[in-house]
Amino acid sequence: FLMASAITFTALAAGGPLSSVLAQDKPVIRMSTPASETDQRSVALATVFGPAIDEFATYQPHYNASLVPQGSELEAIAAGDLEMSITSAQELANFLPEFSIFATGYVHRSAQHQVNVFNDPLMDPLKQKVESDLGVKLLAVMYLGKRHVNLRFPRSEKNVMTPADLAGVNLRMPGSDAWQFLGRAIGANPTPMAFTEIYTGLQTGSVDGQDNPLPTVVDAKFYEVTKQVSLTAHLVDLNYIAFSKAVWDKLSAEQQAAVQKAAEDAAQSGREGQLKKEDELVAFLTQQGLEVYEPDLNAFRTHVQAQYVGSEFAKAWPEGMLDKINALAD
Ligand code: KDO
Repeated sequence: FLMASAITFTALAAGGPLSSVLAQDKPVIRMSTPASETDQRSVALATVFGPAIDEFATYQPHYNASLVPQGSELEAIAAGDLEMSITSAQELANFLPEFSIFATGYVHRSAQHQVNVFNDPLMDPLKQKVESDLGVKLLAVMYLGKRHVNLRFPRSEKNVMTPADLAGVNLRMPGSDAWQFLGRAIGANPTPMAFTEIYTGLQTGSVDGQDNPLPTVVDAKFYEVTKQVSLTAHLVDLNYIAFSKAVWDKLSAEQQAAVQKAAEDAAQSGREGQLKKEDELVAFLTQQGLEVYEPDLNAFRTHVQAQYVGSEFAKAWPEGMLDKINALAD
């Protein structure tokens, strides 16, 4: 039920003869992400989401930003060139500034808090806007983890206890306003760079560090080219499972319910996997010779929150939304 051209393109790209193009009755759901195949979100989607929709659709993941560059996935879905991605609040904020509230340091408190926020009626108008403005349905929230500061310097050279200690540190952050603002808010000098460039950037010293959750530090092997992690937890980060509304609208009600459930089940499975890894990986990183330590979290939280008060971002937040988020349970 995809546009004929999309089916033809997919089948021909896979080298299928014309007969298989004509025989193809299942839509192909191309999912693009900068994440690797072994990332917990990728694993959860491949092992839980894909099989659950297999009767009526073919899940086709593309990893390491090999199909669509990081940050262009929403435009690709809107243009009909992609069916699915795991998008960030920062990317959504490029189109709908309200989403910057979820890209703000120290707002989400835990994986469960993210779920409670996503399922709360406060999200309904935002989800609706994403559908009408971008043609994208946000199906579920995936847990990426607590982002920490991961640097090339040993702790003896740079001891990151407060935001002032990050002054002048060239910290790679993804390339969008909301990310760069967060980088400045924690006291660093943020440098935009695509996820797939980070390892080389750290290796060559074109950046001093990067921020990501511990499972990413390990999965992408950043620990090979860094010496320390200051556990700033400045963002309890997430991705939304984003699905093409054009494709959704062509599914039967039963199929839509199956896609919705598959997304929620995959998110749950990915969340469990990621939380377990976060717990285990301090020990692994320490074994690899990194210094992993807790900074003055109060100093970071206070400083970061003060940067957002009165900012352009905060002006876009719907009245009372921050209080509602804060009032939801963990
Ligand atoms: C990153 O570029 O640092 C980031 O963690 C941002 C996230 O929004 C997400 O896109 C993630 O990369 C990729 O999925 C790779 O893990």
